[in-house]
Amino acid sequence: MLSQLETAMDTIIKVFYQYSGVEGDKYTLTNAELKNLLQGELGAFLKYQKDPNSVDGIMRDLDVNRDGQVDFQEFIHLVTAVTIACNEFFVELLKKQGKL
Ligand SMILES: [Ca+2]
Repeated sequence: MLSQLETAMDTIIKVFYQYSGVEGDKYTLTNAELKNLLQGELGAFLKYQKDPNSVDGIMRDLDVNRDGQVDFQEFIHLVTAVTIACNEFFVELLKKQGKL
Protein backbone atom coordinates (compact mmCIF):
# COMPACT_ATOMS: atom_id res chain seq x y z
CA MET A 1 0.00 0.00 0.00
CA LEU A 2 1.27 3.45 -0.92
CA SER A 3 1.83 6.09 1.77
CA GLN A 4 0.10 9.46 1.50
CA LEU A 5 3.21 11.08 0.01
CA GLU A 6 3.76 8.20 -2.43
CA THR A 7 0.10 8.50 -3.47
CA ALA A 8 0.58 12.25 -4.05
CA MET A 9 3.70 11.60 -6.18
CA ASP A 10 1.91 8.86 -8.11
CA THR A 11 -0.98 11.26 -8.77
CA ILE A 12 1.37 14.00 -10.08
CA ILE A 13 2.91 11.51 -12.52
CA LYS A 14 -0.48 10.18 -13.67
CA VAL A 15 -1.91 13.70 -14.14
CA PHE A 16 1.10 14.71 -16.24
CA TYR A 17 0.74 11.73 -18.62
CA GLN A 18 -3.04 12.08 -18.75
CA TYR A 19 -2.52 15.51 -20.37
CA SER A 20 0.76 14.85 -22.25
CA GLY A 21 -0.69 11.86 -24.08
CA VAL A 22 -3.32 13.82 -25.98
CA GLU A 23 -1.26 15.07 -28.96
CA GLY A 24 2.29 14.92 -30.30
CA ASP A 25 4.98 13.33 -28.13
CA LYS A 26 3.11 11.49 -25.37
CA TYR A 27 5.94 12.10 -22.90
CA THR A 28 5.92 15.91 -23.17
CA LEU A 29 3.34 18.70 -22.93
CA THR A 30 2.65 20.89 -25.94
CA ASN A 31 1.49 24.46 -25.33
CA ALA A 32 -2.16 23.32 -25.74
CA GLU A 33 -1.69 20.36 -23.40
CA LEU A 34 -0.03 22.60 -20.79
CA LYS A 35 -2.93 25.04 -21.09
CA ASN A 36 -5.47 22.23 -20.57
CA LEU A 37 -3.52 20.90 -17.58
CA LEU A 38 -3.32 24.35 -15.97
CA GLN A 39 -7.02 25.00 -16.56
CA GLY A 40 -8.08 21.52 -15.44
CA GLU A 41 -5.77 21.05 -12.47
CA LEU A 42 -4.48 24.47 -11.37
CA GLY A 43 -7.42 26.75 -12.13
CA ALA A 44 -6.96 28.78 -8.95
CA PHE A 45 -3.28 29.34 -9.75
CA LEU A 46 -4.11 30.44 -13.30
CA LYS A 47 -6.79 32.82 -12.01
CA TYR A 48 -4.17 34.79 -10.07
CA GLN A 49 -1.97 35.27 -13.15
CA LYS A 50 -2.57 38.86 -14.26
CA ASP A 51 -1.35 38.41 -17.83
CA PRO A 52 -4.05 36.95 -20.14
CA ASN A 53 -1.27 35.31 -22.15
CA SER A 54 0.16 33.78 -19.00
CA VAL A 55 0.16 30.22 -20.36
CA ASP A 56 2.65 31.27 -23.05
CA GLY A 57 4.80 32.91 -20.37
CA ILE A 58 4.60 29.87 -18.09
CA MET A 59 5.50 27.67 -21.07
CA ARG A 60 8.57 29.81 -21.80
CA ASP A 61 9.61 29.74 -18.14
CA LEU A 62 9.23 25.97 -17.83
CA ASP A 63 10.76 25.03 -21.19
CA VAL A 64 14.35 25.21 -19.95
CA ASN A 65 15.85 23.30 -22.90
CA ARG A 66 13.87 25.45 -25.39
CA ASP A 67 12.45 22.59 -27.44
CA GLY A 68 8.89 23.98 -27.40
CA GLN A 69 7.70 21.13 -25.16
CA VAL A 70 7.46 20.72 -21.39
CA ASP A 71 8.79 17.39 -20.18
CA PHE A 72 8.16 15.91 -16.74
CA GLN A 73 11.36 17.32 -15.23
CA GLU A 74 10.43 20.79 -16.45
CA PHE A 75 6.82 20.39 -15.28
CA ILE A 76 7.77 19.32 -11.76
CA HIS A 77 9.40 22.73 -11.21
CA LEU A 78 5.95 24.32 -11.58
CA VAL A 79 4.44 21.85 -9.10
CA THR A 80 7.29 22.62 -6.68
CA ALA A 81 6.91 26.41 -7.03
CA VAL A 82 3.12 26.33 -6.59
CA THR A 83 3.42 23.94 -3.62
CA ILE A 84 5.97 26.24 -1.94
CA ALA A 85 3.66 29.22 -2.51
CA CYS A 86 0.71 27.28 -1.03
CA ASN A 87 2.81 26.29 1.98
CA GLU A 88 3.83 29.92 2.59
CA PHE A 89 0.17 30.97 2.37
CA PHE A 90 -0.94 28.33 4.90
CA VAL A 91 1.95 29.05 7.29
CA GLU A 92 1.01 32.76 7.29
CA LEU A 93 -2.65 31.87 7.83
CA LEU A 94 -1.83 29.56 10.76
CA LYS A 95 0.42 32.24 12.30
CA LYS A 96 -2.38 34.81 12.04
CA GLN A 97 -4.73 32.36 13.71
CA GLY A 98 -2.14 31.76 16.45
CA LYS A 99 -1.94 28.07 15.59
CA LEU A 100 1.77 28.11 14.75
CA1 LIG B 1 11.33 21.34 -23.02
